[in-house]
Amino acid sequence: MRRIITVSAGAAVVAAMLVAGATLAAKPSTGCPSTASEDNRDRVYFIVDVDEWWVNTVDGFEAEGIPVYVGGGYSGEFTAQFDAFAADLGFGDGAGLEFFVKVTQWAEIDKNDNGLVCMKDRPITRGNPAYFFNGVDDQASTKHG
Ligand SMILES: [Ca+2]
Repeated sequence: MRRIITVSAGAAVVAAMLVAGATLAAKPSTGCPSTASEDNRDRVYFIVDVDEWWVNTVDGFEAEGIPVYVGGGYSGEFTAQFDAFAADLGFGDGAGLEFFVKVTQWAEIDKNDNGLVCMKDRPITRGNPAYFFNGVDDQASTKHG
């Protein structure tokens, strides 16, 4: 299990970004872990690329009442609310948080560097907001967390 919001060192971020572009077609996906039985049937792992990972995370921020982009959608310009939210978490601004989600965190989860990971919604509770997800690599043998 890996939460979206953790703080990470900056040096590893740059190296991860350099690797990401070159390895997108490295290995075929071996699929996502099945989510059996007692877990809620509505919450199953689904495979995503980094853009889908970000889109789902943005949806989670907005579900928590934090508008991410000026004008809605994906205008590329972060709202003052999102910049402030990200700053409060120690990411400097919205761009810093986006970088963390799409590069730093992504690299931690995409162990086989094929540009795909498995994502799962979590039950939304107090202390577990809609922008937290479970993430594991798309290899059943490399469960994360
Ligand atoms: Ca992967």
